Amino acid sequence: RKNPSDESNPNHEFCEFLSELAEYEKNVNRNIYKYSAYRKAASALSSHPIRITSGKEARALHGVGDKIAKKIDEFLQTGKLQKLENIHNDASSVAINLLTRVSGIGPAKARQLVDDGIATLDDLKKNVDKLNHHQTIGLKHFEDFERKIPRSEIESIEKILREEICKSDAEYKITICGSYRRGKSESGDIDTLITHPSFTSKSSKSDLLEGVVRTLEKCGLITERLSLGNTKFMGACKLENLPTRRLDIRLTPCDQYYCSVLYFTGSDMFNKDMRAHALEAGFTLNEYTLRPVGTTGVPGEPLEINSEEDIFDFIGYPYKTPDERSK
Ligand code: DCP
Ligand code: MG
Ligand code: MN
Repeated sequence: RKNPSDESNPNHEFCEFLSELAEYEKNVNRNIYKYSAYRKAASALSSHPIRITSGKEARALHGVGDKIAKKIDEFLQTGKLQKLENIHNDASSVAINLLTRVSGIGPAKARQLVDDGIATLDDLKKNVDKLNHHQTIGLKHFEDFERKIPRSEIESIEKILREEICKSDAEYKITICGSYRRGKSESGDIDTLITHPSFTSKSSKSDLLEGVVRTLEKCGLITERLSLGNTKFMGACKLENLPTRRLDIRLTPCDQYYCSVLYFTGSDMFNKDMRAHALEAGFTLNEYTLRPVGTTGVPGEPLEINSEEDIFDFIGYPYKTPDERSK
């Protein structure tokens, strides 16, 4: 689960409760604004090198406001947070938070299930008729999908992906993105981006991805499908005797490759920051293109991008290597 800090971080206790509050706002209240505010504060504290000793000190960091500063004071003075205690004592909040940990179950579905009296994974197992295919597979691999994937295992999977996909067609270009590309020692899933010179944004719909998925099923790497579209596959893969792992594959037009790599490398917070910078500089950036925004507010034609650096250059943002994008 999303946790921006490890125990070596001097402020990890604050990060922990802020992350928990963030999850609560997203899953239970469905308040994305508060979710973002807590995540931003947790991120600010996680990159602060010395332990904070007062709310006032925290308040000086970018992304920490008065309300969060007050919570830090409360935590420092009492060793706990009344708001979190209350959440832990509220059965339906606890149940919603649990159910949203199943892949495919979002906050709205979780709320529905809880309203139907389903509060535990055992309850869920008795009610699979209420789940779609994705959610059913998510429940089946609940424990495995929560296990972190060591970097070395992703390296092995990357090798197989390359070999098998290139055996079918050597012109595929394959990049594992996500936290792996940011250099993390373990990841939540495997985010694979592929592109092919025959597929451009001007091409019509492509069936390349389905072929890739079949190839990977045949060789035994892919063991589950969650969903498959023309450009996006969600599923699972497995190496012998190891847990089942979440695998995402995206097929991107080759002329949009660098915007996609940038997006899919993340982190999600870094992407938010970078998009905000782009807007301030008069551009709109998404996972497909970078476009100038005219004075009328209408985006122009996509700019030609030949590297990730190009995107940073256009918006006047100092280049960050993938391992500097984890904030
Ligand atoms: N992404 C995003 N906004 C989201 C979700 C994802 O910008 N709401 C982008 C940035 C992420 C990337 O997609 O880095 C991959 O998404 P993941 O959820 O797989 O996140 P990570 O790979 O960064 O972390 P984890 O190790 O938990 O998979
Ligand atoms: Mg990932
Ligand atoms: Mn992913």
